[in-house]
Amino acid sequence: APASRPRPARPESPADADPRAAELCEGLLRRSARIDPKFLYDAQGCVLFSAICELDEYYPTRTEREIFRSQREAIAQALPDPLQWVDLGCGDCAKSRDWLSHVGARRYLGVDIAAEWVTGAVASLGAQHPGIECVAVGADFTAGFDIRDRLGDVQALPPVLFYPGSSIGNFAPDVAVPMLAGFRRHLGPHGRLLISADLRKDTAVMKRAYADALGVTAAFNRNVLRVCNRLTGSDFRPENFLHQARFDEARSCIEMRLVAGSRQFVRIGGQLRVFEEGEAIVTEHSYKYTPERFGALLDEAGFSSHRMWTDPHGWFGVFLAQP
Ligand code: AVI
Repeated sequence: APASRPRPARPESPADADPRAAELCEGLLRRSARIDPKFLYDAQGCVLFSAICELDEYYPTRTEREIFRSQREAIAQALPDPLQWVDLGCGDCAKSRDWLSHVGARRYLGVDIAAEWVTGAVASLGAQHPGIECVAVGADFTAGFDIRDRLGDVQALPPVLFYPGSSIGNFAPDVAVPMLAGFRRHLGPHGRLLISADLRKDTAVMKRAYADALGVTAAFNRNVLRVCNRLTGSDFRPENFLHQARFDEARSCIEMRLVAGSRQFVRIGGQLRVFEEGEAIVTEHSYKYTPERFGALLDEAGFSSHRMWTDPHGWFGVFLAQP
């Protein structure tokens, strides 16, 4: 077209102003639509995720809890003493509470992207542990993470980075490795990374955990379309999308998707996106590792050695990695 011809004005869309909306629109307008899993966790999504953690089918939470309970002394013995406990994605600090009286913690750093929200939780933890200096740190540890200036002298007070919940599994290995390498750079010579990963097991057990009978995971998944509507002004009808969780053997991950139950016409970022019947939006990957494969990931991230604790079925692994 001649350069002089005026372009038709594009209707203004929230994506013009909000980078989160722009990211959502970009993913949804691709030929293979996708939504980053971080968008699953709005206030409603967090409530639904807490409900998932209580489900019979969702074994990771209770299995990790049981490993922590039964192996706490053995794990604590393997940690430096004294130490500073760095709780990555601390939320309400609940998972660290039981550890603090078993390890020689002088400082506690609760790191979370939602700093204002976490400040209260860290303060209440501090009130219960007057001998431990408790600090809330607002940081997104999944992206270019560097809080080394907050750790002080790591030779004198080695950090233990605590990253429970098998959340590392929601990152593809090529993203997880640099993230783990970033963690390692915080440790100094004597620090440790205490991290959990969900292990590969019978496919039916893994699939059930992401397709529960009550439909809580389905609600958690569909809720992300409400998040899209709110942030981008799109007009998804979540009830017209079906929750699906399938195991991708080759990548060794559960892939969570939303599949159009019939042809859908959705306005997204000023455009009309047609989802054909059966077309999927990928919303999450949850990688499942063998102990060897997770060990190899730690090696690739530059850790020199690691130990693992597991449950009697070998379903879940708690890894302690050394720089
Ligand atoms: C947070 N993350 C470890 C969960 C998982 O198992 O991958 C998220 C989740 N998605 C559906 N159910 C749970």
